[in-house]
Amino acid sequence: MHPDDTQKSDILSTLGWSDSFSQQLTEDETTEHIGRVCSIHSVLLNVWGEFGKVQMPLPGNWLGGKAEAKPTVGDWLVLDKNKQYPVRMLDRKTVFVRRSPQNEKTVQLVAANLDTVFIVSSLNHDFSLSRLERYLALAIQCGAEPVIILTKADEADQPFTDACVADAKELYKDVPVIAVDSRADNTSKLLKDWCGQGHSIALVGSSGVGKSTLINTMMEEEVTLTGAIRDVDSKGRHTTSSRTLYIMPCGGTIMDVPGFRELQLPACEDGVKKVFHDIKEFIDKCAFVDCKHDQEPDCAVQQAIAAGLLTQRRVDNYHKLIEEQARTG
Ligand SMILES: Nc1nc2c(ncn2[C@@H]2O[C@H](COP(=O)(O)OP(=O)(O)OP(=O)(O)O)[C@@H](O)[C@H]2O)c(=O)[nH]1
Ligand SMILES: [Mg+2]
Ligand SMILES: [Zn+2]
Repeated sequence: MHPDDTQKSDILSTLGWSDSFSQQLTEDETTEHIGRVCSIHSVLLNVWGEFGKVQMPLPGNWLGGKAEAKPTVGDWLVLDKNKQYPVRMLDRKTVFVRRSPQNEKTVQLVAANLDTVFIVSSLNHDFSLSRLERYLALAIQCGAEPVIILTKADEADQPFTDACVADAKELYKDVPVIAVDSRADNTSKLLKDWCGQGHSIALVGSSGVGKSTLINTMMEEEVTLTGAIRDVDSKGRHTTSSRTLYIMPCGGTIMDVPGFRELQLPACEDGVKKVFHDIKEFIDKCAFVDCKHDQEPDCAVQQAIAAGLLTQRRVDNYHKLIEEQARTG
């Protein structure tokens, strides 16, 4: 094999190309014409493949129709022979979706073909167990592995950090929770388990939590802008305005995502039920099948709260998220 060819095939595997995608190719389609969407600006797609990075417009006939049918950042595309336009999109392995902030009845695709979602929150005013549960439900629904990253550990008291880490760990099975200083070089080492060749990560969280700072650390160079936060409420100023996929020196990809102002759930009953699997076990033991877990007699959920096995906050958030995701258009 010519040395250039090795590099070419390496780039696809670095970008996350795997058997599940190559099996979707027809005999006429070769990896030479395959690319992964690394950013989108209005109707212009930046696509990365063996040919390098090329920009191409989204064909007009792709513009209408459902959001799910249009490419998002992280999607794999088959291009025409001159690599000027996409011909079709390959089936996704995973996709992170939220309810569109503009239109309640539609969804917005945030990122496709992720292996891991880094749910980023700061160890300050931003830390909220109920918000983490919301992100967990979406990450689990997406099919990617959730990892909770708690930033600004350098500015927090150790007892507060320890309590937040312990509380976050209890939210969902064995969810990894890692407290970091996003700016510190050794942070990359703490996250190395998720950075192998071809592994794909996206960072989600509120504005100002340090997603872009963490990306610059993982990239070992300043690839994306970071911004100051407001002192009063620790909130960010929405520095990152578009999603971009980068190749890390360790051989995986990482995607910067603008901070969410709000994160409304689309239909994701499965994700919510999995996050709250412990509550579900008690619900199944309630005396009445239609128990509202409020004032009913023999309510196993209320008994579990009284016994300290569940918190009222978690139960309330479960009901809120179940109702929210059921309001689909
Ligand atoms: N002390 C400390 N500061 C941090 C840490 N992470 C981020 N910052 C600072 O927090 C501010 C916001 O960081 P960004 O990386 O821009 O935040 P972001 O999550 O990308 O924000 P958006 O792009 O607006 O969504 C910057 O001033 C960073 O230097 C950290 O772990 N410790
Ligand atoms: Mg940012
Ligand atoms: Zn009940």
